[in-house]
Amino acid sequence: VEASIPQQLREAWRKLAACEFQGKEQFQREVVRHVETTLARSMYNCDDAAAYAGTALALRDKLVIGWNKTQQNQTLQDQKRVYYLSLEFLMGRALDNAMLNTQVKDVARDGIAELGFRIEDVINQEHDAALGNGGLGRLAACFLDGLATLNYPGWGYGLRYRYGIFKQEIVDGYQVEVPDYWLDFNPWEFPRPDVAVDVMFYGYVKKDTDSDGKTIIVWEGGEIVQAIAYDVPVPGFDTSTTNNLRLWSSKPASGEFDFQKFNSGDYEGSIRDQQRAETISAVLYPNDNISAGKELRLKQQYFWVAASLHDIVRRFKKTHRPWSQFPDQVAIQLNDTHPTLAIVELQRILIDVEHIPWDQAWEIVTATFGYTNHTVLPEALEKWSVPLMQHLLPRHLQIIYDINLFFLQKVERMFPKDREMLTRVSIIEESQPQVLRMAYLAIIGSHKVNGVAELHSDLIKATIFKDFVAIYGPDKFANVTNGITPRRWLHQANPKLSDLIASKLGGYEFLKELSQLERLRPFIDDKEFRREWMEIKLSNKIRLAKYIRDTTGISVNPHALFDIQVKRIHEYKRQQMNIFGVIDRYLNLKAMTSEERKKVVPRASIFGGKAAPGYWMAKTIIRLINAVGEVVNKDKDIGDLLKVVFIEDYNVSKAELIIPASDISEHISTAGTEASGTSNMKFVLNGGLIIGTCDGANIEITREIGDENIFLLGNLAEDVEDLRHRHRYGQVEMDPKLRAVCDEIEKGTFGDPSVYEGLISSLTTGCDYYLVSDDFSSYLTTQDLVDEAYRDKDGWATKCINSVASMGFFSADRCINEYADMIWNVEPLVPVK
Ligand code: CR6
Repeated sequence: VEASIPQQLREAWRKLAACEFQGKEQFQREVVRHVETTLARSMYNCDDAAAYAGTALALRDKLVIGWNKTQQNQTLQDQKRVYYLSLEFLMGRALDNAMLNTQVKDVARDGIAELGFRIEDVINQEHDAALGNGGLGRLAACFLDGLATLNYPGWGYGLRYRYGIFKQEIVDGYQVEVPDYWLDFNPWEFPRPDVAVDVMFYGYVKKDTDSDGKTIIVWEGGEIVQAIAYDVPVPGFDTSTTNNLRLWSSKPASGEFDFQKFNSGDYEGSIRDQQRAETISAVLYPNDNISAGKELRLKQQYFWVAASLHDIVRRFKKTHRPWSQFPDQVAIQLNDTHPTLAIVELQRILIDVEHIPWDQAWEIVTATFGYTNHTVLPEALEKWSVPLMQHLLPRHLQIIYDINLFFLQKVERMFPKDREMLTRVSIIEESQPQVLRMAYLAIIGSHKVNGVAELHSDLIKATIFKDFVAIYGPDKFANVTNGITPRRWLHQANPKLSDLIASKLGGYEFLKELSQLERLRPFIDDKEFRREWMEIKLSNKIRLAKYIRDTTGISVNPHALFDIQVKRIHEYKRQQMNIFGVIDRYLNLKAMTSEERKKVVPRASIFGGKAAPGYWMAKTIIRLINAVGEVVNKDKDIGDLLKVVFIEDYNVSKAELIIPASDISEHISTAGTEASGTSNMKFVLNGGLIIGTCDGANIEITREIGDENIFLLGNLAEDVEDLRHRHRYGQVEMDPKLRAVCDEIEKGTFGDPSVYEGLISSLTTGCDYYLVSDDFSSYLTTQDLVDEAYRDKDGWATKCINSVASMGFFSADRCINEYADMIWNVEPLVPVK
């Protein structure tokens, strides 16, 4: 408030207020100004990179003006806000999205063309913001887009990693990780050196008395690291609302940088301390669905949570409301258990700093938080060692003990005869060493817990959280099926399809109200429409084929059936089943006469995805895919009938290129293992079909689009436990076709077979935990059905168009409205003009 301009001067300010550029000429002026002043370049020295920088800075000026207005409006309106806490925001590129959401892309395209550049080349200069691993991080990014588009006052809070997810290179068929330093030039963030929070680690807890003689608890003597805010504007589509994503960066707290050491000549020592602080936000942990339990990761979690809560509490305190109203002003969503310490931190602030009695504080805490679970995989459920927590956050551990004590007392009163219940639901697992079950803490500290697709939400209630349903009742548990933003995943990734749809529906309203896609149905028999539709698909396939040729040298026929599986490499996602199927196809082709081969539908099997650097089995799968490609792609007998491609370094911008080009995409996880999946939705929205298991959101996609439009295969989730049991007791014969595939690998057809020993033994002595053998024959026969259906070009087009018309449900906007109604209780704000 002290920093605000006095009343009598404000009129002068208003007159001088920065304005958004209007029209082509003003846009060009801004671009040239930035190239010449901000970048200190000129027309004699302006390459694509400089043109990108100039364009991005022009757009950023536009965004920040909208951002300022939105933030002022949100402060003024003083309504409840939602804060989405996520360790990952997989934003991808910002420029194209900013132009499309603010609806200036046409102006920019023309303007930049007159200055000598193609907008596509300019867009391609941008480095992806890759602060996430996979679906969870991209979901957070889609949610930010939905929140802004629907005018909700909603902020994201995350970490500003210096290194995002590593860049993947393929060397001799193996994945090699290269660091992703992405901050060389990032016009999309605003450093806020004035928004700094001190965060403490380690130290000790002692009892003290305050001035009134009351006992208080003090946590002190620890090491302090400073969190600096970096703000990223998030523009909504066709609205002036521009929300904020606040990312924290770590640096040594003022005074902590050791000048003593520095002055006494220990320059290295002093730098080391500085680096130790900066290490906290240095790198994203590259694990998807795996928790490694490293101290630095826990430090990241607390650092981010403490800074974010401090910020949220500070904002609340400015309104001078009583604490009891905190949950009426603030909703905090925990994206998985990564931010669970926020529950403990808020309780600590309320009892230790604000001196609110425990019960009152706890009521505020639980009314504030919601927790989203994203997995049932045991290796992904976070458990922190108690000794580590004791060392790093001693006061928080005490509070967790108290939360647990009060909770267990309640459970004991409810189930007085069930002693085992207490062991089962305790936050503390009695292992060596003891560990904290973060998901349990998240449930206990939240008012709502949700899964991310119907099957998944049912499964968590029936399995991992069953006892908690008995304790809290079923109403605490909900489902919000994931969704995707149609702005990025249709309009931006597939502009031609978006334009065709708009031409039929009379405008782009469907991008805000995706269920309007239903109105495509009357055009299903329109010959010209179908022709244009399939032509767009072909042009997207040509675009991808060109990219594949340019980057790998492999030529794929754009008329082949493009069969795509792009996602993180994980045994549960079963890329191994896909590549085994490819080998089976190859063996069949080899055994055919040339007459028989003429009837075959040519196919391009396209893979992409990163393996966690420490995930040896996933890396072996990548190696096998590349080895199979080497053999098959060189085989003159086979020619165009089968091509196998591994696209290096799958990321958001590559997804935008790949997804619109698919005929069929694979979502073939072992039933019950994929919580939702979101790329399945992206593929169908882009006019591709799915081959998939009855898992995650595939089930709801089937319900929406009809089972005649999806190729389902494999065992059901309800049978998985039984099948695994039978494998453990050696009661399952390996599928004969799978046996033949394994034999071929073991013969050395795809290079040194010892490389694949582990992969093959996982199916045999390893008891085939992911049930590849059980689903293999169903997978192969379903792939045959895919070929069959693809032969009928007209029937295929009908399936694709009908499917797209039914995809309204999977908009991220629908999810955001569900969260807002059911969990956050927040309302949209009228945006400012
Ligand atoms: N790995 C699920 O596995 C889901 C996303 C987003 C995942 C995936 O099925 O679509 O979350 N889970 O809800 C975790 O990250 C823990 C994922 O992306």
